[in-house]
Amino acid sequence: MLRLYRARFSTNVERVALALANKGLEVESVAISYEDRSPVVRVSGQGLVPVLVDGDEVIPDSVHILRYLEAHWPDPPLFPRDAARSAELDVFFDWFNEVWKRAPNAIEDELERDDPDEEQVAQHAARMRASLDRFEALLDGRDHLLGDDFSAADCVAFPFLKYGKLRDRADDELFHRILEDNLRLDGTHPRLSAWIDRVNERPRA
Ligand SMILES: N[C@@H](CCC(=O)N[C@@H](CS)C(=O)NCC(=O)O)C(=O)O
Repeated sequence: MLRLYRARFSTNVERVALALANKGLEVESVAISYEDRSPVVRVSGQGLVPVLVDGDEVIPDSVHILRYLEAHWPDPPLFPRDAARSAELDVFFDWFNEVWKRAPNAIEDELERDDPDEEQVAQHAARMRASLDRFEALLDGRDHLLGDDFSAADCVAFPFLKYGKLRDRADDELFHRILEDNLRLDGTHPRLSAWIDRVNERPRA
């Protein structure tokens, strides 16, 4: 049985939860709180979730876990089989994690300071807002971010972009409020809005 170390409302855990359920895989969950990460530190030597355990294999990091799942349970596929499409997915992962996420992370860093730089916050907020047009364009003529089919790109982006229209009222994390405040759709970006609804209907482990 696979074991998943998770925390409530974690975006990176939801990436994996989507992939697992869409591959029809079940997991035993170990829920941790950020106040006590000892269970996940004990098993993986670091404190971040998600961590997947499969027998003797311990896999931290959401994208590494998605790749591991694909390598071991290739059907239904979440990664393209041909090299060019697969490289496009790698580019998307890198852009989303290393470029797109920089703005909300920077806003969170500013807001956690005693004296946030409002100008910096406004610039990053404008970048987040502008990125909505790019997602809207990615969905022009297709149902998912990199094509007609649901893929690992959707698993990676959905848990963040969903805050444009969905937030559990019990979820009060600062990072998630930043996503909600700066990605709010309010009737704009109809393709992105429909994609959020479409992916939200999918199961999670
Ligand atoms: N690169 C990692 C990042 C994991 C990560 O930052 N996880 C967050 C939850 S979404 C976490 O464990 N945060 C605990 C903390 O920072 O205190 C991944 O993609 O899985």
